[in-house]
Amino acid sequence: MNPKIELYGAPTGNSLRAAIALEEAGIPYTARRLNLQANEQRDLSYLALNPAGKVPTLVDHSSTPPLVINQSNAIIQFADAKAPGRLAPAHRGPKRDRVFDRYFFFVTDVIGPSHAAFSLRQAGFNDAATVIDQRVIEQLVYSERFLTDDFMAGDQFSMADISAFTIAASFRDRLDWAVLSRLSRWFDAIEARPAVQRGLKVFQNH
Ligand SMILES: N[C@@H](CCC(=O)N[C@@H](CS)C(=O)NCC(=O)O)C(=O)O
Repeated sequence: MNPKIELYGAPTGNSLRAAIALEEAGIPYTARRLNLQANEQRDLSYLALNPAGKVPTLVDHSSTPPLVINQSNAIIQFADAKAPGRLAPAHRGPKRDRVFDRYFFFVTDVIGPSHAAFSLRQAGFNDAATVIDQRVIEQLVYSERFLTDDFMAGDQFSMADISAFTIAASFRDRLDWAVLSRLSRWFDAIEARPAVQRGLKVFQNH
């Protein structure tokens, strides 16, 4: 393990996205699990790293002062920069552009709204949350048309698969997999990747 990079997180989609990206990029790191139920994200020592009191947070001690990143999607960009070619084609061009097009589809049109639905449900606005969750499901169903090849953005695994996989996993019990044959095949293939398996386990209770 490389003590220079620490990833604070919990077994939630945002943290898992960051962990899978580091695993797929082959970047060594130490996972630091926070117990959200015990409110460890509100400990003063953690708030010093992430004043919003949210996970994930990456700390790279190889920079002076240490680099602190609080957004899961910024951690994915950090991993892409450190390991060119693992999460997107290394060079600019149509293939890399397509990765970002699909990646941002999942980040802004699917994951973003799912966070809004989660907040609405927590605040007791169940009907509104259900409308947004339904939209999230429709977008996931729509994404099946991206699968003209093995992956969400062509013939190579990319950050688009990471963003798509973590949100599809959160909605796996609400998707009608029987009528989504390409999405279903893709989901199983991504889930079976050794780096994805490692990322999924990193914040589990030990
Ligand atoms: N936009 C942030 C969202 C982070 C976020 O909302 N994290 C949630 C877990 S999924 C959290 O830490 N919640 C704990 C809390 O709000 O107390 C990201 O993508 O990293």
